[in-house]
Amino acid sequence: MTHPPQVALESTVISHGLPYPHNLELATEMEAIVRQHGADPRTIGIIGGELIAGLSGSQIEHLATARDVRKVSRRDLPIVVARRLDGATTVATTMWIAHRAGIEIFATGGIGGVHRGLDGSPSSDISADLQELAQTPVIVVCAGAKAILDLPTTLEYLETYGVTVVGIGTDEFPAFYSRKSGLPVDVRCDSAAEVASIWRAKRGLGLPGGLLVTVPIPEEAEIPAAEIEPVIAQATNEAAERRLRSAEVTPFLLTRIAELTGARSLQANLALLKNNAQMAAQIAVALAAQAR
Ligand code: PSU
Ligand code: MN
Repeated sequence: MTHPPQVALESTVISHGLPYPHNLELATEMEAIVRQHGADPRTIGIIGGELIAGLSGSQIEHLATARDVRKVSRRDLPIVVARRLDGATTVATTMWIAHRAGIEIFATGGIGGVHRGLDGSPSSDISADLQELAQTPVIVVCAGAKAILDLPTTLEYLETYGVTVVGIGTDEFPAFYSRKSGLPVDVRCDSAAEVASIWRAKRGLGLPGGLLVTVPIPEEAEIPAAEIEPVIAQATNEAAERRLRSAEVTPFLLTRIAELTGARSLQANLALLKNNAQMAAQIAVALAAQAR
């Protein structure tokens, strides 16, 4: 009997993306869902400068409750390691640590991307998540990206860097809270096995980088675009007024949207994270089956 296939999970969503105690409950639930679907969950984070692929329950609880947990993107890695700090990993660093640990697939909520500028043009704030997808061979399962980002420009960037974007049961790129964005994905897949075949083909060709697998939020949890758009516009303006920069921008926008929409966006967020954990486990199992 071989070991069950592993699924990586990130920790920025735990430390900075959701309020306590929902963050801790969600992290525990995502691990349980991965197990129920035949895979082995590995929540990734940094404790005392050590990169860990498979945090213990008490380490997850620490990242869910401690105040001084740094949000760690790629450029922060040498700092937290040298100074032995605690860190929550973003999509970029979770991918990188997962790959180092031999894990091929990772489930999260939404990826970072190209931010919206004030005058409607794209901002120069571009998440390191996109470059990581270009370089590191890990499948990232998400609900697309929040419309806090410039979604058309984010997809152009992924195209430029050769990142294939898959839609699960959809031809449209999902916009996190909303199932649709009006923007096309590169390919629609209706099963985990189809995704596994595309991944195997990509690896077989020797192409570098990851695969972005997008899953629309479950219908009952969806917040229509017309409802969320004014909230996003307000939060984006406030971020600009405060002259926020760099790593501060995304957590600020996420917190303000949560405050302005209340329990609704929290419920949406939890629903899509659990849904993505299930999909990632199913793809991991399909990959293992095809490898045999
Ligand atoms: N988008 C979300 N929820 C999140 C994040 C993004 O809807 O929790 C987090 C992820 O960890 C992502 C990071 O990798 O924010 C991107 O941050 P930045 O834009 O600073 O690269
Ligand atoms: Mn940024």
